[in-house]
Amino acid sequence: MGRIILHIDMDCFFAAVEARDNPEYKGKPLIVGADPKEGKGRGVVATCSYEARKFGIHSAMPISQAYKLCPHAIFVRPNYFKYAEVSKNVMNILKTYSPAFQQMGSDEAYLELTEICSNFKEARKITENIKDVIYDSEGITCSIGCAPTKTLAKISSDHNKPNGITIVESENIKSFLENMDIIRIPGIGKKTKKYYNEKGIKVIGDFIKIPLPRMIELFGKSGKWIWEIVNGLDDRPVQEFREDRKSISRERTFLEDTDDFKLILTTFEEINKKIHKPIIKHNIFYKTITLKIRFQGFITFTRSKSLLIPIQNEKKTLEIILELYKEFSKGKRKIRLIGIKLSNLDTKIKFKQRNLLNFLTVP
Ligand code: TTP
Ligand code: MG
Repeated sequence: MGRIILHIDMDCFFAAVEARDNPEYKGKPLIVGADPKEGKGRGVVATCSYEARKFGIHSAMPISQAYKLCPHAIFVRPNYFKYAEVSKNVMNILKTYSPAFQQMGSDEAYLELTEICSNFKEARKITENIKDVIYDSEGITCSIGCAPTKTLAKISSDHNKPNGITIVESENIKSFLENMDIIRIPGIGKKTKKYYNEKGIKVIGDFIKIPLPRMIELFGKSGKWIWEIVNGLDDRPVQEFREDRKSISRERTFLEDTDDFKLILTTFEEINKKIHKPIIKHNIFYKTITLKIRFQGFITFTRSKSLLIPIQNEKKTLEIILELYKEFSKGKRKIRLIGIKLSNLDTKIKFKQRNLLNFLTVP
């Protein structure tokens, strides 16, 4: 028997909480975000109800544009403390179903049921029960995907939104994915989609047709990862952050070796942003920042800087990385890969000290 994993994602989370507390908003286009100021407002949409989505409105859209698309919508400012409270309650409910639990953001989580259910029929019952319990307790709906891997569970939870359940058993993986746009694969955004489209790959079925060695030949590490995902072979465990972890790192290989500083800088920014997600979520501080750089021909260098006191600061880390990078910026060889590693981790800093540390600038 394979694994049984759920991915739970709340429907239009902030908007759902607002509609719960203000029943007059129910069934209407509702937008949570910045003040639209009759179309002159700055800032963006945090999220919106499904009724608002029919007008083409979505998260991160400028609020002025949302106003143009639907001026008669209800516009409200976010109430983050309230959403944090609801999020905590939802996560506490989910944790009661299985110890294999992993929170992903404020409104999504994985739950592994492999040890709890013996088949997908039982898993469906639990899935329905989770939806009922969350609705009874918090008054909001969620969508749940149930599948043999984390990635498939995530794709499934998005498949039938809002308020849906999608179950994908091993024997249905291929038919489920075959005709889906490749943008549904987590990690493939608009830019990467374009890259694959230009190579004739449009639907996930186009990836499924390619054998593993060819995927690696064509797309390197990403090729291997995509091959695993689309064949239901992603074996990442469902677990919270490991306290014993020594470092958090990420690296990126360029599609083509490069010396374009603009591309290098945006890639550093992207990697830095990504590694700070778990840093913020688990409230981790770090003392050592390491730059990794690999040139054409696989010659690799690392350079580190250690601070006197631990920090948790995305901007400062980028500054240090760019400082360390200076040494290499004048070379003639093109760059194949760059990476950032944060180590000397600390999760036990006292709250008061932590607040103080956030204000300190480190030499
Ligand atoms: P999502 O789960 O991405 O979106 P959602 O829950 O609003 O809608 P869906 O039904 O499609 O899942 O994000 C969860 C919350 O995070 C969302 O309610 C608001 C917040 N958020 C932002 O503030 N800005 C953003 O750009 C995104 C994507 C989300
Ligand atoms: Mg959501």
